[in-house]
Amino acid sequence: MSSQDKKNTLETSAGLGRRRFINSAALAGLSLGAVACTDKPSSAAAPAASGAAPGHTGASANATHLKPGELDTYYGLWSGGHTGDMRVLGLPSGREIHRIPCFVPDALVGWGITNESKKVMGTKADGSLKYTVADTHHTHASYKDGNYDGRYAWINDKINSRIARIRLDYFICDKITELPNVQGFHGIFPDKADPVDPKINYTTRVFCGGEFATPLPNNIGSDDGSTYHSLFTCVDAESMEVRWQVMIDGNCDLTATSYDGKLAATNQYNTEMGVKYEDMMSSERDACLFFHVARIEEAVKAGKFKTIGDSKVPVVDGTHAANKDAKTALTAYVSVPKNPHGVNASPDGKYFICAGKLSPTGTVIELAKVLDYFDGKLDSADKAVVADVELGLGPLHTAFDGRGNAYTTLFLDSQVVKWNVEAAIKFHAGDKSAKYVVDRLDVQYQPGHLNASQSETRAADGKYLAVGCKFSKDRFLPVGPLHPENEQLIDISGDKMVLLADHPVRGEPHDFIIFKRELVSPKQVYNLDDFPNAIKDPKDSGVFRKGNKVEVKMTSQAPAFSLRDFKVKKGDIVTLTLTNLDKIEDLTHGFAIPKHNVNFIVNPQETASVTFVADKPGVYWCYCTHFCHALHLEMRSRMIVEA
Ligand code: RUQ
Ligand code: CUA
Ligand code: CA
Repeated sequence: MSSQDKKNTLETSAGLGRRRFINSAALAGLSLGAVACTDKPSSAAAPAASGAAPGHTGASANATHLKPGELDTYYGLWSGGHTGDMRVLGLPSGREIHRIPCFVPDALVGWGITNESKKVMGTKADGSLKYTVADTHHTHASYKDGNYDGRYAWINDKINSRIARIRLDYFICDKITELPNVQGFHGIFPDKADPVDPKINYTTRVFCGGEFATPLPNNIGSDDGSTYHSLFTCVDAESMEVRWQVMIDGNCDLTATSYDGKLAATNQYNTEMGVKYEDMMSSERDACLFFHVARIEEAVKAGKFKTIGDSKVPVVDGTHAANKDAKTALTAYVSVPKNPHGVNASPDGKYFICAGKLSPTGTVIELAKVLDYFDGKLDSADKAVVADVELGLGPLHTAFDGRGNAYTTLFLDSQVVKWNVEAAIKFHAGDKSAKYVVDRLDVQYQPGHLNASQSETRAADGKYLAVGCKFSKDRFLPVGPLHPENEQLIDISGDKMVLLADHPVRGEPHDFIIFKRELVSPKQVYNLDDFPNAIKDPKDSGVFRKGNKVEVKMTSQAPAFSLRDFKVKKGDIVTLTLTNLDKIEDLTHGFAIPKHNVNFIVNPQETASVTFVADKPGVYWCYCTHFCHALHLEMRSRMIVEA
């Protein structure tokens, strides 16, 4: 970094020069070359109540420092990015408490090694894992009455179009579904109620947006992009089976759902349906695409669908051509400025907000008006837009405080802008005295997602805002070329935002949610009966042979395994099952077998199994890999493989 660059990035009072530098660096480095904005300072582009010298730090009523032994008041669920897991943080401290492996093997718990986890992850015919890479972006949790109900969370894998479900009682992944007919599964959001049955005031569906269009079915290797399509997918929250898909024009990016269950939406940056970068930015406008959930399900019930290739999933037609009559339309395309990014639902249930990305604007869409359009009471879906206001450069995602304010990340400006939604609507309607920008805060640097405590619930509490800064540059000790990302915590309880803390994170989490700790009731000991293969009594331990298939049954009770040794023969296909009979909280045991690529843990009252070939005669010291007892090192067993 040149000294001039350093001076620019280190400058604390964000003047014009610094912002100009960041913008041009971002524009060049990130190839947002066709950005619709100029490099004029965003404070000139939008009325700013707080002037053009943002950046508040210092003491705050909401301290992040907890004394030893003090517990956090919020949980944060963070997508883990390429580690394919979900990270669990405590807030406001920012301490990482747990990682929940989903899509990628994990050597601590034996995820992708035990038979039970392999079954969840999916295997090929030879028993090996179908996939070992992932790219998780978005995580959201199940709702009841407009707030999180502590049942489930979901997370996406963009690379292989998979959705994983996390049980929030044990904080484990229990199901993974691979979506048919789509690539680049990106946006994900559970519904918050049933569109038809008012008794179902909780999540029963999860919506998934497919970002990359492909030929359908994708089996001919065609380069004719005009035949490609993207699909919007509905997954059943309980069974995790795919219920239906909608074939659309354009693509799906992020996803949002309404509180009444009637509408789901996705922002579309590629209404051009371009297959090349230049083509995706050729149009000045793109869309926020709305789905009428009840009509889609009626169409499916009435058999008005097709299936694609080998998939049995009903696919309805959501293209422009098939949805011209609003009164029967399954979809409505609301025009928004060029290449929008996040779409977020305000906690009052009234609006979806699309961030402009290549346009310096936020677009507010009123949901009652979208429903009016579907009822034939509005002649154009575009009339549902009630505000389209300048916010700054590179708006990406929006969070809420429950007091009428929205907080939007400005990627290019490296800021969070706080703005008042009703004031923006007034401004848009012609009241140029309406000051909708309330505050701006510099963040370090280039923020992507942000979310506030309880933000996308009816119980948005306006206390904390976390911001996922994609670049950390000079904020941490240098560790070579690969920088961590910088998760920043901001106090939003007052009029001015106050930066509280920086936390380095390994790349690269995207999205996250933050909710009150009392909304989940985690269990710390399993139920023995939940495992059909549990060995309930140490006396049932032993080696059981059928030809060359051998079952080894074992239990653990600190500090010993029930079998001090066990014998198998060269070439045996061994399935070893281990039940942890310890009942005490925090008494986990591990089990590793040298030279056989086996390591896994069993939590209190848990059962897990592994299958491997004992292909080399010898003595192998199996040992406990999880510190459990003063005699942890003595906790071993010998596997004797006879020639
Ligand atoms: S996207 S930085 Cu994958 Cu969530 Cu917006
Ligand atoms: Cu059992 Cu360490
Ligand atoms: Ca576009």
